[in-house]
Amino acid sequence: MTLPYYEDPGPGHGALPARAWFRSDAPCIDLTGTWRFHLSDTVAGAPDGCWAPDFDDSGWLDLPVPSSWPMHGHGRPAYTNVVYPFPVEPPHVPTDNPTGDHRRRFTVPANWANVPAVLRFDGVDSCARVWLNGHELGVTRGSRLPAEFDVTGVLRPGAENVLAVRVHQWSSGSYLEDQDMWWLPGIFREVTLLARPAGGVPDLFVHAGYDHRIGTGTLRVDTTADATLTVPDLGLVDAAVNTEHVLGGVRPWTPETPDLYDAVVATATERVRVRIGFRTVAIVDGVLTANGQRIQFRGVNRHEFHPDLGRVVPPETVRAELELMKRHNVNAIRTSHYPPHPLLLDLCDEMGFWVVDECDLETHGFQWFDWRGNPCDDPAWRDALVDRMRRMVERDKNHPCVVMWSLGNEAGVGTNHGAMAQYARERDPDRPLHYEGDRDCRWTDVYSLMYPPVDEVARIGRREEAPTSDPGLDARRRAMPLILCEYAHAMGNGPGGLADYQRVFEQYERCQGGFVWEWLDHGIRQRTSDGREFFAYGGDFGEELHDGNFVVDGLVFPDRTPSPGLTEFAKVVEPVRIEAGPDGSGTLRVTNRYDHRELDHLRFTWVLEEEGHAVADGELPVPQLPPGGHADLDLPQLPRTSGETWLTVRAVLVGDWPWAQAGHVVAWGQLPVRPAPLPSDAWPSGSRPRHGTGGGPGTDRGTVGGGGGGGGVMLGPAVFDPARGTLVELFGLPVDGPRLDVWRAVTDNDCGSRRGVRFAEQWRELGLHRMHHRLVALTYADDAVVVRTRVAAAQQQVGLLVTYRWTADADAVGLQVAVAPDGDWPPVPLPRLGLRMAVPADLDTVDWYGPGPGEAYPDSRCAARVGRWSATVDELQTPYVYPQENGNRVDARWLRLTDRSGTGLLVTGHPVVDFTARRWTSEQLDAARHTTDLVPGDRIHLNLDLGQTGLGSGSCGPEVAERYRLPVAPARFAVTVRPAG
Ligand code: IPT
Repeated sequence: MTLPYYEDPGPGHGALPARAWFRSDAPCIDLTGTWRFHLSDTVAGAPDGCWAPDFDDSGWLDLPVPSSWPMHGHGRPAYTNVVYPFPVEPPHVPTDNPTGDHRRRFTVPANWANVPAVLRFDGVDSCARVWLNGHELGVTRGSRLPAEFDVTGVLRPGAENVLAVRVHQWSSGSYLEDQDMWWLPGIFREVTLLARPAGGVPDLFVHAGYDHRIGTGTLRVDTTADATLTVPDLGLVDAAVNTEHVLGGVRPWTPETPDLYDAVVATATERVRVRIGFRTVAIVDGVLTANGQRIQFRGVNRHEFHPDLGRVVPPETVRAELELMKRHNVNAIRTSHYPPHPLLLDLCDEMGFWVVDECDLETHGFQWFDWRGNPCDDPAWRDALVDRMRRMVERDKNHPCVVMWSLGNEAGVGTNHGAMAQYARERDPDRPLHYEGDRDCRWTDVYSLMYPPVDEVARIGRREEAPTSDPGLDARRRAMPLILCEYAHAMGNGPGGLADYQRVFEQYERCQGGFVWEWLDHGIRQRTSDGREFFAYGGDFGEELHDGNFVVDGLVFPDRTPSPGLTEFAKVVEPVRIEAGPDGSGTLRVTNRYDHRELDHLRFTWVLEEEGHAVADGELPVPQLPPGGHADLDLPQLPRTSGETWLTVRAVLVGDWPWAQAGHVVAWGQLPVRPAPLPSDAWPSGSRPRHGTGGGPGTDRGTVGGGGGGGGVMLGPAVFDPARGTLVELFGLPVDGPRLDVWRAVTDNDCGSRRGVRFAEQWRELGLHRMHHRLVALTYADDAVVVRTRVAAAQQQVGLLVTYRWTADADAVGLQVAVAPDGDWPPVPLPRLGLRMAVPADLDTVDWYGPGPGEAYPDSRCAARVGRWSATVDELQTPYVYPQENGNRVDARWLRLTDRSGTGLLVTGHPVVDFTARRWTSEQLDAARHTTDLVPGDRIHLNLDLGQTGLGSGSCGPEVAERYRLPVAPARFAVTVRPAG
């Protein structure tokens, strides 16, 4: 039985050979806009003959094109990561196959008569059958790839034309497009009618190299057209095509210096504009280089997604997100996991990014079957796969930003990969090939890994990795550069550990950086019935199979506001390092970590801050430094200070750039100038404990067992509940607590997955989220209240013995806490160790001195700098799409919580304290599934912590490294509390 066209494993039919996407002066007609649309549940149920020009579509709906139709209320989005949402029986697809018929009428000027023309689709998900004026043009698959159909002779110039496009959600192509993202059918990129004048430029291939040894550019434009080449800025006028031109005085293209030259390739009938960037990419002695210099990827994986529009990303959004990347020191993009909208590459040429351009190929669901049946190893699919590679390479070959071709993602490895690689190599020998799935690097030029732990990266850096499974290939792979095509899983709160990777990338020449997974949370914007906005994820649309919030794992939120992970990334990868010079030298070291440029676009400013107050500032002269070079500079003349003092040096842009204005901070460093003096004020003491009721004199000495007492016990400004040993009042404010707290609302990275370490599960087994506090004793000393408790969970023998020693004077309360593990604890870290206390809801302004302004955790705190900060309690929250622990501030010297009148509490750490403050409890945060589940209560819950365990990358990568884990071990910490103001 022959297969219906949408199940045919081949590449489709009727389309023209692939070619470059370029701008020409030939006329074109943009066919985006409002189309007519009809959705059917099955292919057979779709309206027969609706491609006929005179078909009556008056009963159809309007739909914008481009669009992902489920985002417009037709059907629903569905999310799966690895699994196919249909039975795996390639190339068959379900009978229930949403089929969208699209129709568009348009007129073509009469002067198009006798002009050849093509109809171009830049992206249709997943299979389209196309008719113009009732005439079938063909069938295309390969959702993120262009398809062009010849419409010469079918088009009616000077008259109305009717274009009909039938789009099937499921097709044989769906087996090749199992990327970790929403399933979203539709014509999601532009549709354009292009005049292709006879004697015009059918295609062209720009080869623009740069010889760094002699500083010349080489330029050859290949085309079959009878054309000339003009590059005004290089003095080339009507020069020959298909000929190499050697050009002196060329400025090379790099992401740091994205110099482009406007060029025109002209025939008698067409002028094509291209922008040329001269650069040579080569692997030299096992190192990936551009223009002779080792390069480093400070990259992100970028999917194309918009929270309201699905796969349609408006151009202004794309530009804004690239600007945001530039401002955060991102220098590379892997177009995970398909070729991007062509505009992206134009902008990457212009703004400066390395791009790993990835083919639209993923068959991840076959991993479940040990890759049995994988299309990548089945000759029936070979043409489709090579066709996908060809369409990507041909479309994008003229972009200097494209540094490597990638054969796809998570598609096992098979002979069809070899055929794809062969195509790319023959057509474009100047770009290396990437494919992580080819572990032995049979077909590729770089060794690529996902989510290896740092020590494994270092081992590979030393070329000490385990051999390949094919010993014949081992020597070859061992001589390749290493790229982490994915690392640092930015799901929820995280990733942690970025700085540790960066150190290894800098230490080992072979380790050339990587791409954080991933840039963007793919949440879909929704509203609750009462109108509150939230972002939906897998399962929110009633999917039968789904992978929940695994689709929400970016450095920016779905609306592209940065999350703290991006701020951390920007700091960790900054292209200038500013730090203390060698020990004891009293100098400041500035290192140029750009690959290709000096620092002439930056100026350096300094400010001296004493306890967060600026006391002096100035400019720091920094000599020109070559890439990789450093200078040890004398510190500026600094005034004497007495309090804790820091020198902050910033590298800021001298002039405006397309992505940031003059003054934008590219890099910064902070040097301690003077440590905090020892506290001059004595620890609060002297107050004698008193019983609050009865008004009698203080109890000299006594012990109250659990439940004893009755009435309050007072110590200076603190009033205790003697039954629990906690405070009920402090400086006249009603409070509840503090009590020992070891729980945090688990993060995605705490939950773990792939590597088997699941801290969240272990914590819940130990009952850390439901600890009981047994009062062992409440003792009054002369000048102290000592509370001893044992903290443990139901059906657990292990516990924590806690001693709270309270002292006070008239103005201050001091608390010293000692914690000792009791019993035989398993080797599991604690999520946090500290105190939790509820305070009145109106103490909602927080000022603090310490690292800030953003949240920080032990393995993600590079971006926090010491200063004086202020935020409301609401501003302290990070609204992770899937609610979880967030908002921690580390190492505060002090913090003040005040109400509008300035009344409140001042907490001082001895010497420092971590804190979080929120309007809900950790338990409520832990239970919430969407941000709208979090409802402010009538109190603020304040955590004052000795510390927390770090974040890690455990939701897909390595769990938090050992040294960032908080062990179950004896611990002590102390705070004092005073009235604010
Ligand atoms: C890896 C995928 O390549 C990527 O698309 C994404 O799913 C990521 O994981 C997790 O968010 S594959 C995984 C099995 C390492």
